[in-house]
Amino acid sequence: VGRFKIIESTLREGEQFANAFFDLETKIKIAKALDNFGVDYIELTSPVASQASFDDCKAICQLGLKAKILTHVRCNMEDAKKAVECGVDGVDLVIGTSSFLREYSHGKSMEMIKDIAMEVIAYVKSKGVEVRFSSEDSFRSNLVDILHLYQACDKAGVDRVGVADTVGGATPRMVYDLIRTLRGVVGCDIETHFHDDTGCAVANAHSALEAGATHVDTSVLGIGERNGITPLGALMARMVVTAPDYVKSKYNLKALKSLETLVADAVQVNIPFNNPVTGFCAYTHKAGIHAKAILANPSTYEIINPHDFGMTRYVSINSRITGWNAVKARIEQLGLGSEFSDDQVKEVTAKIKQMADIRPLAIDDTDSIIRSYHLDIKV
Ligand code: HCA
Ligand code: CU
Repeated sequence: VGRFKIIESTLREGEQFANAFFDLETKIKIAKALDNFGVDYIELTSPVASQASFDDCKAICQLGLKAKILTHVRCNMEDAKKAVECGVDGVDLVIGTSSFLREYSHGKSMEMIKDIAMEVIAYVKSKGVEVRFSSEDSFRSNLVDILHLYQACDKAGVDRVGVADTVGGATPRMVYDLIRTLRGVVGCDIETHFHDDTGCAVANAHSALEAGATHVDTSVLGIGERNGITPLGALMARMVVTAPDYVKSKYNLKALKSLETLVADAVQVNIPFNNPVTGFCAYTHKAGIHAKAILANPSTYEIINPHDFGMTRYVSINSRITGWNAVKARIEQLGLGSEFSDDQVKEVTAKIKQMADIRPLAIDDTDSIIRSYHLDIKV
């Protein structure tokens, strides 16, 4: 689980998000921000998609970023040639292997898929470019069929095979079983791609890593086709707990918020209120019991240290469920600590609760309750 790599697909899968339109300037900003964050790979939309997609792919390859640049194309010779022409470090090949896709999309048999894959892999390798082969809709494909296919790709020398939960229907256990089995069949790296239709995209990625996968596809805020894929930030939150030393030394976690803000602005959405780490309330502690313990030792109620991501915690005292320890801490912040006895803190806490039973309070309201109480006790 420890040493995984990120294939960041905001500029490929993310471009399939309903609101996404990235001009070259925006793509460059995002690519640079991803590079600064420290992702291993940046995946770009197929150059076959349009003229601008081709030109932009070339331009991003020339930025000289530390991250390797990939483009994602269908598994056929024409697409592969166009991909190599752009100057990418690697080509991600994809073809549908479920009966749905074979019947309703491209109409090819597994035998035909294998023959094409062999030819295309040999071509990309001959150009000295990294190559990955992925079966779209892996979890609704025939297991024996795809294992044979992956094995043939491994023998043909691919750098990675890819498993994709294209429709977001897989569970962590299904993922674990498939990746474990695949791990026993191929020697190459294993890349994974999880859609979030059933809310399992982060858990599935973690499960895949536990089972021996090496690479996870992400996008910033999870943007992608439908409701998207494993979000980069949520995966970081998960993995900083699972593998703290690796994650903290490898990724520039303090840059997460600005990276998310950049992408959120580009696609005109907000960072979700309950986003791991960066959501506005991700580090707001409210109940009196929580606040007391947080003030004594933050780890009591925080699994991730907000400072690792450049965030700060907030103890809210503006509610009926607050407690006197939290109010005392606020009184100290206001510089009035020495002027209140504990009994007086308890008394002003009661006043805050009384008011909070009547209407929602903001921090200014509670501060003025504290201040007017303070004036009263001075006279
Ligand atoms: C799609 C393709 C893909 C590809 C994933 C991969 C998917 O848009 O349908 O290359 O591994 O989800 O299957 O994003
Ligand atoms: Cu996808």
